[in-house]
Amino acid sequence: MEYRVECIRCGREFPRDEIVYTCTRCKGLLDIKYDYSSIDNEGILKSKGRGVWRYRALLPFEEWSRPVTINEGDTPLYRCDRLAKAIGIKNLWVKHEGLNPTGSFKDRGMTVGVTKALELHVKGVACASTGNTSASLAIFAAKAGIPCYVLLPKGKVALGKVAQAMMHGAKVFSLRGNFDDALRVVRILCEEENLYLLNSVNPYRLEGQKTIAFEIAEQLNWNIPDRVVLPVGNAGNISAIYKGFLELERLGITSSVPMMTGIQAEGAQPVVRAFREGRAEITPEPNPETIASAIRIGNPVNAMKALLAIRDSGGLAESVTDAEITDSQLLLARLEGIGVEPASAASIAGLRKLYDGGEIERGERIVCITTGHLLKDPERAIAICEPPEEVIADVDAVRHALHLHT
Ligand code: AN7
Repeated sequence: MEYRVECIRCGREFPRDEIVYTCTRCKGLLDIKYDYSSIDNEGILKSKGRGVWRYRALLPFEEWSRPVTINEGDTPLYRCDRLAKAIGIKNLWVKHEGLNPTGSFKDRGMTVGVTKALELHVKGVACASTGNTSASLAIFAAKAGIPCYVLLPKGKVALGKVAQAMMHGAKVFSLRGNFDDALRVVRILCEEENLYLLNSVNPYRLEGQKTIAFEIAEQLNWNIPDRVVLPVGNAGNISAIYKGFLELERLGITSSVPMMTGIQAEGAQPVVRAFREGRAEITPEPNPETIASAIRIGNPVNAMKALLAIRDSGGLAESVTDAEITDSQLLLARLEGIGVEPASAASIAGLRKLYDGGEIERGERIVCITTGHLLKDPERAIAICEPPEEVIADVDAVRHALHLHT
């Protein structure tokens, strides 16, 4: 596939075989650009195959390379009438990215990113992570047969994610600091130790993640929703999905883009603050805090792309409290049977808050993206639910206990 690597700020171009993450001239974020006039729409509309690579007409890879894939993508889009009714709106769908092979949307980016790592013949891959990135990278690195190094903020990563990274053979470091510290360290390490960085500052990751937009569009018969709501941490996913919708519009496949609506936790909301204050860049938060550990991020690297996405699409940014996140996590689990980790529930919590605040209209067609599976953070699930009631092994004793609850 023909493509170029370009700085979004100054337009500088970089060769495809150069390992570079931000512009060497102005430090701007990089983006992958295609020659859209050469792309055959049929390749998008009627492509065979499944998941992320069925959209290969819009993915950056070399003709000779063999994608490293574990069948990522192809996640369900659930119509959620019971939840919609509880919120007060009419048209709600949930795109459950927790049903990717490693349990989060990160797989979509990693299949492209690790394929690129092999094309570049790197000696290993690395990332800082609040958990899901490390789990996904560990698994793709195992599949690719290359060493993987991950830096996790000590004591702040949900159990299931640490288990995945360890089980699949990554070298895991528990860093005394938060995610932002870990990312600062790993970025320098990657440059100095010739490791390939697979955080979302790597533009190839976002190319894979933009396929969420393609799938939503297709699942809604190419009728673009009015709004897409999702949690924002490092701000890569919202940027990627917006790009996906823009590409469909540019190719003439669709004729609008959804209002991109980003939700952060109250204790980690630099993007929301910058949005409210009309600024193009964020002020980092030195001590981000939330039970939604996936989005406990104070200095999101993709903030500039995300703010553009939100503003250009006429979207919104909102923050929610940990209590609101927990309420929505339970509501989604019990009204729709969709089990998600806390960060993912932020999308539902944000939607509720914005609707109650009169910022969203009742009739809008809304897609919430739930980014990670419930089992990523089993400790939180157990902490917010009533514990099992212990009973003796006797029918009457259990019957008695049962009647107390019916
Ligand atoms: C479940 O794993 O940053 O705004 O290191 O795991 O694209 O960062 C995770 C992010 C939302 C935020 N939901 O996405 C990591 C990491 C879940 C996540 C986000 C993350 P971005």
